[in-house]
Amino acid sequence: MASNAELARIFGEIADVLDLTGANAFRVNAHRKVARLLEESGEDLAGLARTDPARLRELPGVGEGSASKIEEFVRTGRIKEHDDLLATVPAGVPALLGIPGLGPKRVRTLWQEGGVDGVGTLRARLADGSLTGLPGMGPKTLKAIAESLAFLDTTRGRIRLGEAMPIAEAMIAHLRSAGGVKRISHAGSLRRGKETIGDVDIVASAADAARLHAALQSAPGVAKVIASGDTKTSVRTHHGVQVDLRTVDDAQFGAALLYFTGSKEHNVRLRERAQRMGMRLNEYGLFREEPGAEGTPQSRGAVPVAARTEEEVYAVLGLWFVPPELREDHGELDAHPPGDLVDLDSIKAELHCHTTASDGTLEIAGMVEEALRRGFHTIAITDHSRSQAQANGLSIERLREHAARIREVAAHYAKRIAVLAGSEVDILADGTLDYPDDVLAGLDWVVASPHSALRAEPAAATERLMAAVLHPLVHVIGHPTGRIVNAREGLSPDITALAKEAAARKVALEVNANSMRLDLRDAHVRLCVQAGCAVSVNTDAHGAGDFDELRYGVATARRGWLGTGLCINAWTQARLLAFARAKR
Ligand code: DGT
Ligand code: CA
Ligand code: CA
Ligand code: ZN
Repeated sequence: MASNAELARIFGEIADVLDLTGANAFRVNAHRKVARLLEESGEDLAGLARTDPARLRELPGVGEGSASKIEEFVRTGRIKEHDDLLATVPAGVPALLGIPGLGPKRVRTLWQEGGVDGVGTLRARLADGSLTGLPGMGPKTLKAIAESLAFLDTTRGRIRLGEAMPIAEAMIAHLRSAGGVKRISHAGSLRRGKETIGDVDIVASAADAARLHAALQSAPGVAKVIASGDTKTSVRTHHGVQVDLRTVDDAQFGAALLYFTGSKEHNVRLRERAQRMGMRLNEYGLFREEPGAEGTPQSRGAVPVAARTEEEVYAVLGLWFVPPELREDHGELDAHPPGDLVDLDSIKAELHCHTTASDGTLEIAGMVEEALRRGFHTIAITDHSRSQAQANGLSIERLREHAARIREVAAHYAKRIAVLAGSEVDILADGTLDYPDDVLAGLDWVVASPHSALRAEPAAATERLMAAVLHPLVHVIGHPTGRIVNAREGLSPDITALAKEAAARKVALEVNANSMRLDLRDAHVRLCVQAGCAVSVNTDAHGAGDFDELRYGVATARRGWLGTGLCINAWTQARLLAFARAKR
């Protein structure tokens, strides 16, 4: 089965290899555009190739060439140009593009002039110094590459939440389609919403468990069966992701889900508590200890006190229902339940997004329509500022025209949604902003974000971001650390100091919901909450599909115990607009 994701990967690889072999930029970009469309489209484009090839060709960026490649893939399961291109470079070379700091030009130099054919030789040659003196490879560049490699080592084997979730959902849908499923859920770190996932855990109960295990082994995208048994199957997908399925008796589904959701540390606390109460908790249920019955297998014979649902188990233990995102042994058992914990439904505003004016794919009205579809009451349009040349950042003059257009659109939609004319203004390396104050004062909404100089020392980073917090015209500090999950460490400012000042100045720190960013991260959100600092959860959308990433930002915010009171996106429109105006 051809999926959009699989096709996107192939078009992305075609673009990469074209880029590496010095093909013209137009051809490279054409393939990248199609890859992006495939990633973002909610429509099954391989299906479209079968049912309506004419419409496939009308999609933005899909010409005859790309359309016939998609058709070729649907017909034959491969694209000849893709295979031919891959044959022109050593197998390990395209992967070098995934190393932060290495673009096509540098990779080409490393490969053709430095004899580097993959990450292994790159590592060896960095170590033996033999890359010194290659064109464009000064000591600073080589040091940066070595640092990127060292950082990648720390992430080995874990994939981003935003990659794992769609894989898990597709797998669960496939298992459901096998029939007879009573209950099924993802579990583990994925259900807890962690930013990276070691493996995907699925717990299910079914009329015929064997059928489910068979279905997992033959699921689309499965490359290898690692282990198979009556109650547990593990497979590895083509993406290299391990998926574990456990099937349990439906009467014990809740206890199993609780156990396999973890975290291990949270479960230890639960078991200790159970013990103190004269009970025993395991993956089969919560059992009352019978005097003298020590050592009997708790799974058999004994009648569980609670096992059917997680809710029952927590209730019998005298606890509130701890949401999965909080199950990290960070004090959640003793906490007063924050009843107003943010959730997807509580988010009613998108306060950081882009349009075609900079590097987005939709016009202003398109973004507003999308926000309306999501049930939002407010959207701030915040395109890039002038320093972001590669993202088509706006000159002062273009910004003024853009703001005027946003206000026309705002007037048109005034009865249905508030549309704010804003900017995502760069926080430059010295802490100053990329537009003068009089320009910013003319906008309704200002997100200030660091995009460059992301290797600064912690003290310098704090000072730089603090300058933006102290700036009287700034509403939100966007993706404050600039990290990219699994790829770039970013800044390490003193979040507590920033949050304290931000709380005093009524500035919000962002949780950028894009699963590549999740910045601030969960632990930082917790520090904000402790400092009483407002937090803004935004998708930073560059197109309609990006709004779907909101759930990852919400999961991160929940992991940081963010309540709706401190989340400006969850406020009423009146309260949010008053917050916006207070800075003008
Ligand atoms: P990951 O996959 O590394 O992102 O993290 P988890 O939390 O998903 O860990 P994983 O997949 O090893 O196991 C899933 C859950 O199952 C884990 O959170 C708790 C439970 N679990 C697994 N193995 C053990 C174990 O040996 N002892 C205990 N107490 N719990 C376990
Ligand atoms: Ca796991
Ligand atoms: Ca696992
Ligand atoms: Zn940004």
